[in-house]
Amino acid sequence: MMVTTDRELDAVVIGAGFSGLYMNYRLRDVLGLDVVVFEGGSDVGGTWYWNRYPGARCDSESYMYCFSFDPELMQEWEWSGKYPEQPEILRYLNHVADRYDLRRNTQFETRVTAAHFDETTDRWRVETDRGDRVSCRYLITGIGCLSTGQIPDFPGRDSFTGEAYHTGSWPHEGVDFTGKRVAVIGTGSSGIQSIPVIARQAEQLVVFQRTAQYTIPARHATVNKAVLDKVKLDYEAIYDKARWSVGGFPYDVVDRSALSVDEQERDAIFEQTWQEGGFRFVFGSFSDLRTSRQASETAAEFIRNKIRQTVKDPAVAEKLVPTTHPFGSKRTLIDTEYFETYNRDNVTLVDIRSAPITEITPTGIRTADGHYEVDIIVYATGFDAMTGSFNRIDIRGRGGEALRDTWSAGPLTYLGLTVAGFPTLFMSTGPGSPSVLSNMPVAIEQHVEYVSRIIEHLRAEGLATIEADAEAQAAWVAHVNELAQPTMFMHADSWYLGANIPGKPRVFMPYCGGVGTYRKRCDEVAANGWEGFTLRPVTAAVPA
Ligand code: NA7
Repeated sequence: MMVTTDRELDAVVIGAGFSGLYMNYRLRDVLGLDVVVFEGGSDVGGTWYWNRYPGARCDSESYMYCFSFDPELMQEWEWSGKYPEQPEILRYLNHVADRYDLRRNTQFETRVTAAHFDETTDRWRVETDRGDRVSCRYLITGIGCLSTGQIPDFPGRDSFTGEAYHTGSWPHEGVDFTGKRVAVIGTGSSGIQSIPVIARQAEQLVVFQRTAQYTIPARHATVNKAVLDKVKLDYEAIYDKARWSVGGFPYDVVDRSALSVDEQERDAIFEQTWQEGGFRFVFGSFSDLRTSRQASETAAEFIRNKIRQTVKDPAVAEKLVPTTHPFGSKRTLIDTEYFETYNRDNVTLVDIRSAPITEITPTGIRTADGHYEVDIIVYATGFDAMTGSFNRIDIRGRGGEALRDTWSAGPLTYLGLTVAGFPTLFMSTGPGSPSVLSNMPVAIEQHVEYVSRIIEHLRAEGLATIEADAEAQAAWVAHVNELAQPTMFMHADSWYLGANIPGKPRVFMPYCGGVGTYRKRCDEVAANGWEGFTLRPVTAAVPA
């Protein structure tokens, strides 16, 4: 579909991942608006369209990693594994796109380059890299929290004559590692998922690790259909529990301090949840692993011992043992045979904290300790998280103010959804909302439904704009910041804090109060007459 220039739309949605697909359905099919979606990829999927690296998989259990807005959709889809793998999630999102005919008004291979608010018409003027020029009353971003990849600016980076890939924009045809010497730089989620898979195929694998990680076995398995059928009988209650939870999962959360039990009992509880696998180690063990340094240290020590038991070479094990940050301060990682991979003869671990990478050469990677000749470099080096994708677009609000200037000292939002000075711009899972600290589909559905509720209200009341008040925004930013202060999150150089991007302001970006508390706050805001927002009527000269 091509958009003709000068179209006057009700809404433009940027992105066709989980957020954009559902936003399109809500606005187009439920509210009956004239909507266009712009998407950079050649098809739907967002994160799951781009991140096709080997081993890419979601850390949420599959039955919880989908939409809940349509009971029929929930009943008809069958997941095959405990954790959904990237191809399966992409198939699911394609199914959603087919089922609701969502491609019809989506223009692919098109990136929005600019969106300027026109104060004379109360409309957004949107431009794309394909030359489209449209206007809309409502502008909604579904551009993802982790979609602007970052490859560190190592000296000589572009001189490398072999193949080089970033995990977040992986070739669709895949990469054949057979017989190749491969380097992986980075040991975040993408690194720890891809390293075991690449190791099984490559001739040699060299892993360049800056920070050793705490990672928990996923215990991935095929799912028993009987288990899923049972879940389906109770789907609504399960999802409702997730909506009002902390992390967007339906798990029973224990209210027990790691310091309230003796060492033997603590280890037994850790062991049980470790065997269950995945996030149950965090939610099902103790409630203070992210808030008490001492409690966090007990989990850290448990994992350190697991690493020492798993990795046969004691020197390699010590390099893999995390010591520079507390457990729970970076994204909790879930793996499949990650530490076991270092027992393979074809895998070498290079500690680049003690001997950093000094340059990329035409034939490999040089560190302070030596030169590693490789055929392929995999950059598993992460993303300019949460704000990077906004900064790529020239978004201008009232008075021509650029969003990237408004956010120059860190993102300012009200509810992680709107920005003062940028009327009727809505950000699905924006900075200052639970987003990346939760099971994303749960957070996304709440945002999409809330935005659609706002738009419905504006139209019913003949209102043109809704805009966050600067005071409400300042209070929200302070609240988000305050919530993070007593947590472990403040004690690591993580992408939550922007610390992975040189020069990025060190500000904790997501809301860590939990999806349930956040949902309650949003509902209160609505019930209190859209508290913290100013709603303005349509001027006589401007049709609604
Ligand atoms: P992450 O989690 O940001 O991991 C990136 C990794 O790359 C991490 O190990 C970094 O080390 C490393 N890195 C980043 N920059 C450098 C430089 N300059 N030199 C050496 N090493 C570097 O990204 P992922 O893609 O793995 O995961 C992103 C999220 O996607 C994940 O959390 C899930 O939510 C899904 P560091 O730890 O910063 O020392």
